[in-house]
Amino acid sequence: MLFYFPRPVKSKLILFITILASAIQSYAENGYDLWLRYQKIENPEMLAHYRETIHSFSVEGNSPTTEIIKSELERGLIGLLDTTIKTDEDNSSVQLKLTRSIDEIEGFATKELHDEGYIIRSSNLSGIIIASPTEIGLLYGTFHFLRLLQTQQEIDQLNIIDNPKVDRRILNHWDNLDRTSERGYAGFSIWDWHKLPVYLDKRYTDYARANASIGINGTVLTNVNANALILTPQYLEKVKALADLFRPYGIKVYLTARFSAPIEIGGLETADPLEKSVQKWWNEKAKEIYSYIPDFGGFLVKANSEGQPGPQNYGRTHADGANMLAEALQPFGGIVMWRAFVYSNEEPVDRAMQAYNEFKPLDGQFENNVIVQVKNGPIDFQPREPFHPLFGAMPQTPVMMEFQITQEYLGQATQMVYLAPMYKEVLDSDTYAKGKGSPVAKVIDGSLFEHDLNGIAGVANIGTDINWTGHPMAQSNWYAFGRLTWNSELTARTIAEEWVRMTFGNEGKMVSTICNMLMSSWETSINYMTPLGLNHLMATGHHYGPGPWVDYLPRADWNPTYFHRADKEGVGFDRTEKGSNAVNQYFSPLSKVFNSRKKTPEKFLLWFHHVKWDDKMKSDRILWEELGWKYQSGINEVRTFIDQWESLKGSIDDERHQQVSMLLQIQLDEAIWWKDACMTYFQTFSEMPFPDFMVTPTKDLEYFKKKEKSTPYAPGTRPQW
Ligand code: GCW
Repeated sequence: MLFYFPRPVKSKLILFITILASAIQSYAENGYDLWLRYQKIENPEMLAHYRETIHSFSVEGNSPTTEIIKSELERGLIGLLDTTIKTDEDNSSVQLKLTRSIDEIEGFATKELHDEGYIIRSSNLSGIIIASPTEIGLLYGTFHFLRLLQTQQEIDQLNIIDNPKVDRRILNHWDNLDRTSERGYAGFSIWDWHKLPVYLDKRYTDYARANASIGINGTVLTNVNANALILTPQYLEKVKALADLFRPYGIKVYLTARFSAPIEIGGLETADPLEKSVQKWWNEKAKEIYSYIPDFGGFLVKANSEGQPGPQNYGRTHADGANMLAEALQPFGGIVMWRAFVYSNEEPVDRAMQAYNEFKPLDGQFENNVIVQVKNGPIDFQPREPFHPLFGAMPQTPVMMEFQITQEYLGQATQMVYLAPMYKEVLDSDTYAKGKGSPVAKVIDGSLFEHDLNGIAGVANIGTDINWTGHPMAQSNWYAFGRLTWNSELTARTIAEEWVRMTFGNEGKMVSTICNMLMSSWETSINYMTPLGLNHLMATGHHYGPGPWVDYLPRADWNPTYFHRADKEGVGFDRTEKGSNAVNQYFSPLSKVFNSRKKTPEKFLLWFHHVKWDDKMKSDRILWEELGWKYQSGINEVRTFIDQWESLKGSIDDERHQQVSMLLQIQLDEAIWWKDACMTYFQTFSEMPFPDFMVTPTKDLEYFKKKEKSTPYAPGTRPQW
């Protein structure tokens, strides 16, 4: 059919197409594509070089995973190189070959490769080879190769061997069946349970693809504050639909198991783990789950914590509870991730010590498919915590890490806080469990105590927002979590740089400016929220904004006043031998370091010590002034972010540039709010004037107390609270 447009219509049409194209262009920058944008390579020499090196590829095999690899390569190469790429089925003259025949690769021993590992090699003669013993390894290798192009690296002399350091690299979604997300700040849960299993949202595949690109290989779909309904056939069918979809991306599905499920959905009168009927119920439940999902990963359990049911309801231990579930899963190869986030209302003991006290005596009592999941610090995902003393303290038990990616206590979705430096600080901390050189990273990758079962979990920050994570910069935390679970030796800066290049582009000044902003953002947020080891000063319930005065909650250790212990003399929690003695949960010499006011690093000072307001700090300022100094520097740093970001106008698409500009303004307002509220409150104890370098608050304490109550609908709140 031939269309003829008279001239004026034609030019209107061209105009229309141009407008449409630019509309599509700006739509493409709404953040949905994450770090997998595959925009054309900007550097003309690089582009020419890449085009010359790769214009065809071949992928050995024919399965759902190899289909994914092919389409990813096509999508990536066509986008990045803006040229046609041949998929060479007959394999003769290809420049990029993906193969599982590792043995044929010269000078390479297969045993050097983990199941999910891969090699990428280039040679002048045979082009580039990506090889792995498994298809999933090939998929990981594919993403690695595309990353090299996205970040404009040389590909002439590649000789990469890459193996994951940790086997289970898992996202934990605190998502409820009604689609609310506990501590989620990016909209609702992406799991549309109501429409599953028939309606498969495109997001599910995009989610799997993004995770595979950073090596994440497991997902716990449901909240640890669990709902037993997820274990009923009606829901298991839905879970199966997701598991089927994720499988070719190498992602296993796990669920949270509500300990009282045998009562709630099984009609039993008890959930006592030593009762035969209860054991039988779980055994059958496991069998049923595996009939839907043959590679089901296992259960994540929060028991006897914050009101959740557990074995202690029946006078049994955490090991009794975990082992019962473990035995049910054993015939099918599943595992139990049993959380150590426990603290008791009745316990008068320092909250920071309770998990250790509860779990350490159980070391050696768990079945071999149980792994104890421990939060990075002993309290609860605070802006900064010393590492959890359980790392290193249970040599006979596999212990996995639980990080929080969602920013519950770290500015939620209104603040830019890049968390990789925090993850690194924890992973690199030396536990001294086997003397010097026993870092947390080696406890959790299983190498320190030789455990085959090992893992890292991260509480996801993903939701229905178009850009997945609410704050455009929060995507970097999802990315960094994945990259660090794969390789904890990567530096936070390297990861930041990869992410920025892939997410925003490769222009030098832009890359270094955003990396600088990201790299200082964590310390900045600590400065304006909880400097010098302070913690848990957040408002109640939603944890949004400051509430250091809160002292009316039913449990002592839910109140900020419990954590900071400010009085006329000073501030901070005495955890030394003279205080709660939490320092003794650490191995020597750390226990001694933390016990000493002088030796404790100032970043943890008020975590371990109650310090006098007029005590001298390293800076020569007294504590009261140092607090003011930290709060004020946090604010000044956010102002610097604003200037740095402003300087990038024009080098980033307008949509994301504007979003981040607006959010940085909110971050500044919130930083000022934190400083004013906390300093005004602490002044009622120190009774000292505000230091001159600090901008004096213009409102009084009553104002901030009212303000704390003015945000009852802040997102992410626990629905049951
Ligand atoms: O961080 C706290 C949160 C709770 C959470 C709990 C936990 C899922 O405020 O919302 O509950 O920890 O980790 O179990």
